[in-house]
Amino acid sequence: MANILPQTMEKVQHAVLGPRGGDKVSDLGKNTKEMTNKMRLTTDYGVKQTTADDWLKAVDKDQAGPLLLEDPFARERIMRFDHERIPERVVHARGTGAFGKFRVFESAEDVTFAPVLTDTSRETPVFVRFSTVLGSRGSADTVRDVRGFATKFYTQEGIWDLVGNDIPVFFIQDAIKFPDVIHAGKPEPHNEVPQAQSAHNNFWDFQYNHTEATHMFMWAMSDRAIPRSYRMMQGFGVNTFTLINAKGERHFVKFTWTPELGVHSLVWDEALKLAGQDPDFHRKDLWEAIENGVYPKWKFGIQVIPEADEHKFDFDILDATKIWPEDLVPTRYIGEMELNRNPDEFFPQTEQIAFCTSHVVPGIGFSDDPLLQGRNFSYFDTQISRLGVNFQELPINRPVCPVMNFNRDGAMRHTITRGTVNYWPNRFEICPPASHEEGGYVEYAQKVVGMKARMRSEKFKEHFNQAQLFWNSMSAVEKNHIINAFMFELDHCEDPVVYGRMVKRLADIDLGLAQTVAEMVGGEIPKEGRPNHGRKAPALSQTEFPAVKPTIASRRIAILIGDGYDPISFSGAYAAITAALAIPLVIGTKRSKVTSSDGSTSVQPHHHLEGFRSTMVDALFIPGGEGSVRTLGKNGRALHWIREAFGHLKTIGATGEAVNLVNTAIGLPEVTVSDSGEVHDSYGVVTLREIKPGSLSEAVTIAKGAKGFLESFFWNISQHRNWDRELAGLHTQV
Ligand code: HDE
Repeated sequence: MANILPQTMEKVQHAVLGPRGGDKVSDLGKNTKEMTNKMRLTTDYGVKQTTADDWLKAVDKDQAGPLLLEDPFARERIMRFDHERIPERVVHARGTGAFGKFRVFESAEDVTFAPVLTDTSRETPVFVRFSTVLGSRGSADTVRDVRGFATKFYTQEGIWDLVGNDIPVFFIQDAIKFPDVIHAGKPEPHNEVPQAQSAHNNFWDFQYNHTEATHMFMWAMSDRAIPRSYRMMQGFGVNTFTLINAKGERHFVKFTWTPELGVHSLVWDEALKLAGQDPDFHRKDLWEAIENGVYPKWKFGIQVIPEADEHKFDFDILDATKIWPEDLVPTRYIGEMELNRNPDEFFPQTEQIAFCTSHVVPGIGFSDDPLLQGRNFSYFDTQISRLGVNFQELPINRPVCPVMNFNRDGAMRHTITRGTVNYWPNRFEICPPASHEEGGYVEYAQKVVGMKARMRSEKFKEHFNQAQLFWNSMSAVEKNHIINAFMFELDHCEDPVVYGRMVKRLADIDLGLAQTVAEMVGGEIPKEGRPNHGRKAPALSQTEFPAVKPTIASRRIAILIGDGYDPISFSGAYAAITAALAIPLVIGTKRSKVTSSDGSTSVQPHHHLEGFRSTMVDALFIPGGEGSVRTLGKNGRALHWIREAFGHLKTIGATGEAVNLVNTAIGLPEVTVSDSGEVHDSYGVVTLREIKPGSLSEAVTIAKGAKGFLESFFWNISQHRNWDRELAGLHTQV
């Protein structure tokens, strides 16, 4: 990875988060050590070691002999190593994270008194961990799965953990079902297959047996489950929380993160290939963007329902399998988060961070959402087995405000609390509870009257309306992708009972969907379906997503060259890509120096064609130059790069002699190319045959209908993918 730089001290300084109290980075400084060449190797107990290479031995005249167990240095090394592993998270084991800051730009004081949501002058440090759900810690990033989006706010009133996903609903309504849904999704018990996949019998058996999962599995089969980047995902708290204002009024609330870069996904074939070609694709992407200073940002939104309106909807607002449609409850954007600092060390920070949904601050509360209440138990409990009872003392988890109480002891306790009493009340009045005025957390005085019963409210029993709403709201390409996802997943189910039932279930959403999938996967083709209400909610579609400012910042653009490349096109494009904050990656026929057509310049490519693949970039540019184009034209891998990038709907740019190369590689009459000095854009293949002086040094504005070559090339990249290519069915023909 050419663009992953080692973290420098300057960068650490640069990223220090705001001067106000609650600066988590300086708090972590107390536990952070810098490794330097001035320091000498020691044991954990501080004694300097003379070697790290040879175990103490009883040597003979040939200097060979058995190891002596008495060697404390060697024993320490081996025994410490033997115990390096801790249990991985039971779900969301694979993840990555970053530090950042959160700020509200509009006070939400009408609904909450929590300063983190009302004080616009405050910057709250955060750590965010993104994750997949089903795979183990070493699994691939780009698998089809829900993504976790968990945020720890280090507020001055204590920790607030907002533990969300990139999909706004969940598979189940009641927490008691969580072990079942996860067991069914994880590798099957007899042979531990498959890894990090929902494409297997048990997962789909569970889905059929739980009609409440229908809405969520539609989302999980959509493009949301194969994001292009963690930076291009929405985040949702999913559960219904509550906010309490200074007047003591309570509102129900759902929390949302919306990315500045828009919501974008990979295409499935690309995701499959990336899982092998670059299993750390999303990890590296986040790291690289932050190292390059292109900090990802999200708007923070709340959907609020006054307590009195709780029962005014045709769904239960405490049911986590339902969204609150925006036309009924609009999202109000009140804040912004930026991630701007990579962790210093993965294990003590990203691995040991421990989120608990039960961690909220005064002004924020829970609801009777039966999924949330179970979560409030589970997270704390799981951290105890994963990290130990003192997990909240770990540097990454400890609050930035004072912590004082009578909790004591347990494995690995390291806070030393002075004093002779460890209980309340005590004769010294040490550490008394706080009043409401002093910031003490006061539970909302909710009236609760009930009989013990294992039941759900009537509205929880309706399971198909919103699954239909989601399907109806998808654009044509998104519908295609969902159909293809079902075709793939159900093809991986060998049991005819499983796929046969599932195609019947699909008829509860849309008969056409069910029939198309049934034909392909081999189930009985349904003749009748549940009537579809026909309603839509445009905000659910990511291709129809509210327009974001067109940008190519942080996009990876490959420049394919061989000896004899045209130096003018090459350097013009390289400079413009860099200026637009995108990442130019020079891909050569070899990684040793490649020389330009006039011999004036040479460049050492970042990678060669075999080592790096088209899947790892967002777009492709091929400059002219007779020699370069001739070599590329004879190279099967180069042709594959062009064809694959076309198939994955990526923007392709070519100038000079490379126009013919692209034309030949794609070989479709529908895709036409430039035949003169005019810029030509056909299905996102942007070509310019004759380069005139200045053609590639124009000031680039990324706007629709722009005339210049780079303008047109960049505009196409900013649109993420060329959907017209897919709608015309061209992408599968190369
Ligand atoms: Fe989780 N979930 N979950 N979950 N979840 C965990 O806690 C659980 C649910 C989510 O980056 C575990 O620390 C139950 C919904 C994320 O460290 C565990 C139920 C949502 C993460 C747990 C749910 C999530 C977890 C495992 C149903 C979206 C990773 C390790 C009642 C809002 C956090 C851990 C990280 C992790 C339990 C459902 C999101 C076992 C019982 C709904 C992002 O406690």
